[in-house]
Amino acid sequence: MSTLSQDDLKTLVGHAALKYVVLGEVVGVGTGSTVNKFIDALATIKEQIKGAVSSSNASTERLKALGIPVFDSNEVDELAVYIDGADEIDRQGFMIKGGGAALTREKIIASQSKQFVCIADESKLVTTLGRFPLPVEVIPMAAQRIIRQFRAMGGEAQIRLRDGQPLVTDNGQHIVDVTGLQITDPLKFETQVSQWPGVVTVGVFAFQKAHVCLLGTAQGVQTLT
Ligand code: ABF
Repeated sequence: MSTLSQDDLKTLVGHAALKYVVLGEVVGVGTGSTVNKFIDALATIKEQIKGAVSSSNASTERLKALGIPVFDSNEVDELAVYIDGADEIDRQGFMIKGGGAALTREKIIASQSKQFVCIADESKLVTTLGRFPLPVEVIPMAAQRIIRQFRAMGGEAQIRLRDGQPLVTDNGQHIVDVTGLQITDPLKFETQVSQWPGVVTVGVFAFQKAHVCLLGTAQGVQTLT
């Protein structure tokens, strides 16, 4: 039997997420390569939905190119469902997100959605969050102080670069990536770091955790709730 590639697993879960879409409504759409598979699948039923609220310029471009209307988050009230990927997810649905630098808008749309469905290949499932470098969106003038604060808690942090310059997010801010952390209490960690002056969004999604995780595995899609 041929083994499934990571890309195959992303396609599997991207399509499987369609069954959580509420027809006739606006869908919350995340960011990343797995979500791109979902967007491609969503296009096959675009006549049956009103449109999407998007978490990044990249997802917006893909949605529009496929003829799916994109609404501003302020144009809609609560969304029935938000579909998004993750960099790490544990069995409680707590996640590390932000590898795609879209964590702020992702957390905003997740907060206005009734159900968060995470789609991920099996490599993302972990016991304890922290092996993946934790993304934190920061106001640039606060970056070095925040880096010192993470060092004081045993982490190592650096500003994310793109082409040798600090990456600038869709919101015009910078990203700090933190290694060396073991996040054993995601709710406490998210509460603590979110209060540091200059932190826009910390990439721990504990208060906005996933209600359902569709995990792409060699045996097919595993549904974790
Ligand atoms: C996005 O999904 C980001 O928060 C996260 O970094 C990304 C994972 O990307 P991929 O699906 O390409 O692994 O929501």
